[in-house]
Amino acid sequence: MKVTALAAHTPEAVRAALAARGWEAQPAWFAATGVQAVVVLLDEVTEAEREGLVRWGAKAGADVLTGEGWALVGAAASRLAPLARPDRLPPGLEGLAPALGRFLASYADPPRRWAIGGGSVLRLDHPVLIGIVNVTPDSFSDGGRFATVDRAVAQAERLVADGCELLDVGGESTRPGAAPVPVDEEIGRVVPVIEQLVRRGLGPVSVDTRKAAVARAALAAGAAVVNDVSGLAFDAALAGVVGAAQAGMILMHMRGTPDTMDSLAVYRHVAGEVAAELGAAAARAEAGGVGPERVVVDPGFGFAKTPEQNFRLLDELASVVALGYPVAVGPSRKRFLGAATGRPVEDRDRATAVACALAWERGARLFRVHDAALAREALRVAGATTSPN
Ligand code: PMM
Repeated sequence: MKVTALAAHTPEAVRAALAARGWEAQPAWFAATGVQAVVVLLDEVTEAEREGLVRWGAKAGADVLTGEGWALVGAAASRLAPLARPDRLPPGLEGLAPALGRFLASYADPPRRWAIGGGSVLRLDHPVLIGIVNVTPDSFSDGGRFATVDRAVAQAERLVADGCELLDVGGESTRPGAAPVPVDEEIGRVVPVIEQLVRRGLGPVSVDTRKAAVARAALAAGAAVVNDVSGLAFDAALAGVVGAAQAGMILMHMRGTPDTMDSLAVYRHVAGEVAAELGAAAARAEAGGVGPERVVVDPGFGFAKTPEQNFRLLDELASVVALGYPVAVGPSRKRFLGAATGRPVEDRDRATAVACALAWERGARLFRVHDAALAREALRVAGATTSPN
């Protein structure tokens, strides 16, 4: 007999081994995700649930580690599946089924499309680049250079030529200490640019704003996505505006405001807490009328996170992916990349490209970047290692 160890970090090796032995594509993919080991952390677990889980784990051959109020369960995804089925659950564990069922469903069948405004859809079976078009005089990395409409259009043309499928236009800097921009001024910055990009067929276009009034004006000018760095924490009316327009929505994680966020970078477990807070943001979006197929979540690198927390979050991105929404990331030129490389802000595009490739491997599908050429190259290599499913 001959033994070959298969790579276990994604379902790909098992899928390919089954396909090579004559299995059809779909059954091979589902079997491969079933064999895959998963570990879930359960919080707010009662004493009775804890005992029930330990008993179930012993019978099912799953690893169960517990403490007061929590349990950590590790097993092949197929072993966990009965816990997601109310009819097969051991008595006392009924509370587990809904959340675990949602996780396992999106694990086996991740979202492959993102519905945005104008009835359009972005396919997510390959890395999708979002090009940054900042029209702020004080944005931290390209401050002021594209502050006129002509320059913004020229930048957008370059980004599209380099492979961007969405252009993100922002008129308010979110760097710490940046001066707040009055609504009228923000509209005056972004709307003429959005109009030009749409008129020239450079879209689809996203507007990077936290404000309902700015989003309304941007959507009327032809934007198809609203990218809210506050994750609907800044303006409660924003979800309703996006929902009514049937636009796409990116919900980014942060805490506080750009002025207060650095002091709020305190986590016991950054990936778990960011995922939970993004889950709450997605619930706010859906309550405001934004369909789940229109929602993308973003861990918010650099927002209320120390460099170490950003790297933990990048490594543990699977916790955010497990929410079941497509994941966008925006590591582009950020300080944590400077902390690792010693490079100044204008020389971080290589580090950005590597961070994007790592994020793809961990499940991110959309990448918000300043320099699309380098990121595209890195993502082409990363994307080529991934299953055609
Ligand atoms: N980062 C910035 C602004 N907007 N939006 C999303 N979705 N994700 C991000 O990481 C993000 C963002 C800050 O960077 P910039 O000033 O260079 O645009």
